[in-house]
Amino acid sequence: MMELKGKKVLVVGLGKSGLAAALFLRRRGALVTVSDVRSAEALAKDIPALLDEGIMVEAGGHGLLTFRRQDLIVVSPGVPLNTPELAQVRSFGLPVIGELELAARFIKGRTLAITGSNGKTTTTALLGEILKEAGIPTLVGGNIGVPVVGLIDQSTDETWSVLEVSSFQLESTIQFHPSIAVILNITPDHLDRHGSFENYARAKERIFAAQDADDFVVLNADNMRAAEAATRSDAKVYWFSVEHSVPQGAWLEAGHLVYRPAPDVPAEDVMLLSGIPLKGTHNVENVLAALCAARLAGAPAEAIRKAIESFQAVEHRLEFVARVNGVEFYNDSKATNVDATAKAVASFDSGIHLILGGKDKGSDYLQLAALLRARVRAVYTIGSAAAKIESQLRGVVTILSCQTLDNAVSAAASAARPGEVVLLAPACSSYDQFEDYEHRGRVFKQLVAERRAWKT
Ligand code: UMA
Repeated sequence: MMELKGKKVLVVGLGKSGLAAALFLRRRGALVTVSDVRSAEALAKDIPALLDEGIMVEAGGHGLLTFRRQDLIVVSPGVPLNTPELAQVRSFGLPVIGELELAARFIKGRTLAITGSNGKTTTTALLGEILKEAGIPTLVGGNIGVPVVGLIDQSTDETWSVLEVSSFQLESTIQFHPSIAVILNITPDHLDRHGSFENYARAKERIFAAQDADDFVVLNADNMRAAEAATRSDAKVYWFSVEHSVPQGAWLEAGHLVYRPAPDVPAEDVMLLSGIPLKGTHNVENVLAALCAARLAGAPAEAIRKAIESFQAVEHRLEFVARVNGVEFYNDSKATNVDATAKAVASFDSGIHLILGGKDKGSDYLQLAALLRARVRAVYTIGSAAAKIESQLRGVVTILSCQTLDNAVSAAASAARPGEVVLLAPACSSYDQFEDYEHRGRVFKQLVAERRAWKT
């Protein structure tokens, strides 16, 4: 375990992760400074509590001198490692680690980590429920919204920490060592940050970089890039598939979810496909991945079946909002990339009114063309990505330029006929018009609630 007492530590970024990391470091005796590009006014709600704890705050920008006088730098996931001040101090050999890596050095017990371009949050939440149902002491955190450093004090040698981990968090890991690592899928996302799909995929593969032959990695046999990662893992490889059987792992067979613990033993019938209370094939993949990881962590099949059958969709993930005049409204604000939007659209047969747009991440929206032609009646664009989306999808589908979510909900609700669906699955991040995807989802739900109120 690393010694923090008396060490000068800089925390870069004062969001959820930075705040939790700064308080943790201070309580372990470090001399902590926090640096954020936001102004002191914007950070006003957190500064007094930090000063009370004896933590120094640099607001309104990162000062190179502040960075240079440290023994260690802890970086928030949203801060790119090529930020000039960070790049400079790294070139001098100053250690720079992320909040996840810091937590990994202190957290007790075992870790089950889940990454992937899509489905991470649902799978993490479901695994948390399954392990609790099985009576295993469980903590849930990570990219799902609970910084991992915040779990350290509650962890014991018996705990399983179920952690959603993103490419941003994995990029700066060194000793992070999950006993079970899950890669749900790897499809293009965050190309603006990682520079290329391959860099992004390699960041995801860091989830198993510190694993050895006593550990497990669970991979999606149906996703080419995730499956290929097996060749670089030292851990025991387990698979899941909705398309075919696998040597060891979980798959879908004749309407049943089955699991085989080893190649030479018969498969166990865990539950019926119809027992999954979530929409879409992508959710069957998430459930199979959770089932496999939970069996590896020692959960009995019965606890797994019970937890899956009573699981409810996580907020903002293909969440049913309301039926107004026969039109169903779904909130998939977490669909922040093209693949997630494709999965949301594929969950409905036809008659979809799709709200697309927000902040572009260097995505190719033309990949949606075939699905849009087959299932979507109209696209309603919002946010700064609208012009790019419109130019790429012109001629593919009817497009209405709406600018705001408010306009888009009104236009879609007016056009939709009973039996059709209004779907917010925007394929973009939210930061141009909202605080985050959760804020965008809440605003959508509020707009739908207002429409419902008018009708009654
Ligand atoms: N900042 C700087 N300098 C910079 C960039 C940002 O000072 O160069 C500051 C910002 O002004 C802000 C702070 O950094 O004050 C934000 O830090 P952050 O973006 O790391 O946000 P946190 O609140 O710490 O949230 C992070 C994750 N955010 C990101 O990865 C962008 C949250 O995931 C996660 O839930 C949380 O830690 C707890 O672990 C969100 C996310 O969008 C949901 N994740 C991406 C995704 O799922 O696609 C990866």
